Amino acid sequence: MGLVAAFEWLGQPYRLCGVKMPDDMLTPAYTTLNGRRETPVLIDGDGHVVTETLAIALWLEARDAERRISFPPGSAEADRLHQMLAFLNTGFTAAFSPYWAAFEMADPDPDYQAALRRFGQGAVAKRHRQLEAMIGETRFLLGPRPTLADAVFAGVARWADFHQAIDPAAYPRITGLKARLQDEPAIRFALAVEDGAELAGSGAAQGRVPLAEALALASPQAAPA
Ligand SMILES: N[C@@H](CCC(=O)N[C@@H](CS)C(=O)NCC(=O)O)C(=O)O
Repeated sequence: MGLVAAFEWLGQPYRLCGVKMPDDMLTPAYTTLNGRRETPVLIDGDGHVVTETLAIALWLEARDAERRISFPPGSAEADRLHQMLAFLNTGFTAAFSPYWAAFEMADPDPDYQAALRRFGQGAVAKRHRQLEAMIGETRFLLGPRPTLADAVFAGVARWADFHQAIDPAAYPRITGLKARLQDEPAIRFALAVEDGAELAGSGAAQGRVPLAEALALASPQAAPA
């Protein structure tokens, strides 16, 4: 969802392919896109396949010649963007793992689930405290306009609400940022298309691609393990 918002902010043409989770990802064909059977996956115009949120974010950064969602390569701002992306994609995202493990347990075990949620609550609170201290008074994470960091944050920030993991009042900067992101047309669009809405957006979105067609677009030699 966050990377869709990033494409919207970037304003370059792209198409979207939704996958049914986990069914579509369990097929042998899907492993030609991602051997770990995960989303997101990017297929570029040459059929080159890029997996992992961070790698796709850097792919977008490399094509952001107008610096709409990133900063000049080698600048201190670019370092800060990479730091924020890495923090969000590792520590911040990983903190929710116990909550997801409890939520997705095939054979529910209430005691174990309660322990997982307790562990998750501590981990999520710690990462929220750290993020709250990392962000300043700017409108978005790294300044007055949204960047790739805001896109990645938007994708995972909602998990805290889904799992009722935090008290929003305890993190006023994060809570304010989430509210501002909710007001962003690109975020609204990304949330709507995730729910299957018709595409409109900024005009960058060029329609949907069925999975079979996306699989055919990917060049097998280019697909990573
Ligand atoms: N490290 C990967 C993690 C990707 C990931 O966890 N994707 C989830 C969806 S948000 C997924 O595909 N889960 C499938 C599954 O767990 O079966 C990344 O950053 O792209």
